Amino acid sequence: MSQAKFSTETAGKVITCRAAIAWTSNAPLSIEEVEVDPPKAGEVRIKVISSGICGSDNHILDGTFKTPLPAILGHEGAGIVESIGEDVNSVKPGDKVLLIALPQCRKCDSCLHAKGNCCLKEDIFSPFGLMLDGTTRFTCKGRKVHNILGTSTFTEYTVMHEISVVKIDDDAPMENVCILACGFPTGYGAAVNAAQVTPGSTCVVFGLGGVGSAVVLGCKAAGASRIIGIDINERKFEKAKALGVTDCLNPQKFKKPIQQVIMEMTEFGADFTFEAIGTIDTMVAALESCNMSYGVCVIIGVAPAKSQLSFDPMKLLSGRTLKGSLIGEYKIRDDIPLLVDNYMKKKIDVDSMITHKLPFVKINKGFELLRSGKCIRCILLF
Ligand code: COD
Ligand code: ZN
Ligand code: ZN
Repeated sequence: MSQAKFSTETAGKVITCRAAIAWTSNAPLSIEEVEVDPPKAGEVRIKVISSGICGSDNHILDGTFKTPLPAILGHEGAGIVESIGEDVNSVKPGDKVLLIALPQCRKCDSCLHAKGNCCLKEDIFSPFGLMLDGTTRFTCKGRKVHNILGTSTFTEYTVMHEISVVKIDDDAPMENVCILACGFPTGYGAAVNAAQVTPGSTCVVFGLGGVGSAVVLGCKAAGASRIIGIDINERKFEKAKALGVTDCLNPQKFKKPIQQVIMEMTEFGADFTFEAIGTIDTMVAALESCNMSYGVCVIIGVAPAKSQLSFDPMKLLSGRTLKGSLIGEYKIRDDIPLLVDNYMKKKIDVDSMITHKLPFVKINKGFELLRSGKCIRCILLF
């Protein structure tokens, strides 16, 4: 096994490095020099090697997902542990790790439940942008800078709680493995864990971006025989078909609602539907596209702040299941290392989701690619 190289020279000292700061929403990120404090008890400082740009980062920048600014965004990272604070036992300097927005503390109600993964140690729905002690480890131009969900990967160094850091195999390919920190498990797990897609089934995936593509891979791995992909951007269709989508539909090309089109295509509705866009309309469409009696609809997308989902409750009375899924229901520290192993054994095809790679300093170009719909996943390399 190859041992990652690391230096302990910086341990205990403030590190000055480059980071992309989101000073306000609806503006480009700016690459600045930042000071990154040493990790406190229970914390880990990590040299970031790669980071994906996720749709949720974009939702923060466009103001639909609220988190305090200025902040260092990015929550889909891979890196090497530089130093650890007191009482950190699960990782050591030099370890290869994934940086994940949802912790697994192994002590809270959710973590102790066999099925729960929404750890109570991170308020994922109204993020406060600070470490658990209420402070931040980042300073820029004398100003304190928030983190994002205790992660912050758009920086050369970051500090995270040990409970959000996942040790992975020493031989994991660090350039690509970062998407196993958010986009891939979020989509893949929605299919294999949350919906438990069955062989021979019909699935519908709303949104063929990074997360929707991973849903498609999960449906395919679970043996679905028909996978209908929905997107308003037809440039997504070629890649989606390569991943396993059997029929691609653009809802804007139909005069009737897309749920009606799907009902007609599938006769009685799909077995499983997934919403990976984050709008109320597409959530309702996904629910109404699944079979009224045994269909399962999984909501993955984050809807705009304060929005409400409204639908006729009779849609559920007939037997449909409506559920949500966060990071694909994986308990991150227990389950994600196994996903990494399966990736390394080529049992899951993560690489086909990666369409672009850019040096970290070109981060704004990466966001442009995401917004233009030209990329599935863009990875930043540090
Ligand atoms: N109808 C059909 N397709 C649409 C529509 C619409 N009205 N609007 C947008 N789309 C398409 C876009 O063309 C695009 O292809 C796709 O939807 C969205 O993809 P991306 O690549 O922009 O974004 P993703 O796939 O990286 O992320 C999308 C989510 C909504 C899943 C993501 O933003 C999100 O909300 N994630 C939260 C879920 C979660 O568990 N988060 C944990 C940390 S992220
Ligand atoms: Zn994400
Ligand atoms: Zn917990």
